[in-house]
Amino acid sequence: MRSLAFLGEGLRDDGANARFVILSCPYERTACYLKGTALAPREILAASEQLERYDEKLRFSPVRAGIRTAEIWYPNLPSDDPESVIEAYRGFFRRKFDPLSQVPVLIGGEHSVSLALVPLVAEAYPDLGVVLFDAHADLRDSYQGLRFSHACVSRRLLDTFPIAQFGIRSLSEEEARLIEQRSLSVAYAHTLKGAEGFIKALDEALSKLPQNVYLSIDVDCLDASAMPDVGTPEPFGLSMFELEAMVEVLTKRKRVVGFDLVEHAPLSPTKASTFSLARFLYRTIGLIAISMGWAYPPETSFVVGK
Ligand SMILES: [Mn+2]
Repeated sequence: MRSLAFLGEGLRDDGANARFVILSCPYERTACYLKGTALAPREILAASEQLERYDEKLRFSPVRAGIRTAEIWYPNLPSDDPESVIEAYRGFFRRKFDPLSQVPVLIGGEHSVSLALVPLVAEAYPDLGVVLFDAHADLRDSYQGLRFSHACVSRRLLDTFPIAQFGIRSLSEEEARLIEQRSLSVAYAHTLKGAEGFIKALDEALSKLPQNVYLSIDVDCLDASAMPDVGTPEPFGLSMFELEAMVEVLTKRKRVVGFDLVEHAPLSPTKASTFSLARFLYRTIGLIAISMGWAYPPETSFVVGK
């Protein structure tokens, strides 16, 4: 199989200087409805080869900050239970980036893969907060007997970190009760409509989080019409514009020291949603680069072609 790199082989940065390191986690076991998220890393990397390097909104080429892609790894384990797979990936990722000088960008896989990366980032930033975009609350303590199910990811993060959730519109009575009892920071999707709505929600939630945050984006936070290729498409969700605008505000208020994009199931033959996510991922890299002071001007040299 051809090895893939974000933006294509020609721009692969094998030096230690890359500010961003793309990690892949093609793991999917606990998805309950539609499958296919294991294919997302390959498909998003392949689509990224077609992206323009220049970002017309940010007015620079985020690739100048350096983007290295780690190889896609498939662990050979006696069991595929989520906890042991997550631990194996954590060991693999640990050798692939320096959390103090590089931002890891993880492409899932199902949402439980965030649990492989967040603790590594937290080793470097013990005061870490986690910002989640998701249609689902994912606050169950266990689901179908699994505590590391994709349906429990926010709960597992909440065990250790302050979290803020945005775009939620699918949850159980028990989860709604937990949110109320513990006054959890949850912004339901219907409260995020219009700039006024989401800026108010972001202000409120982010004021309670530490300066360093990990951003986890379950792409089903997007409306089913904008992002049909997910395990569980939900209506009444965010538009690409709204999500991007919220991420922009987030990068201006906080230091995003790691992020992931999970739950894309690239099953549609049109590839529209896969390409959109490659673009969104690159935009997010650009927004983080600006907030970190890595938005290098055009005269900075970088290697084009092989
Ligand atoms: Mn979800």
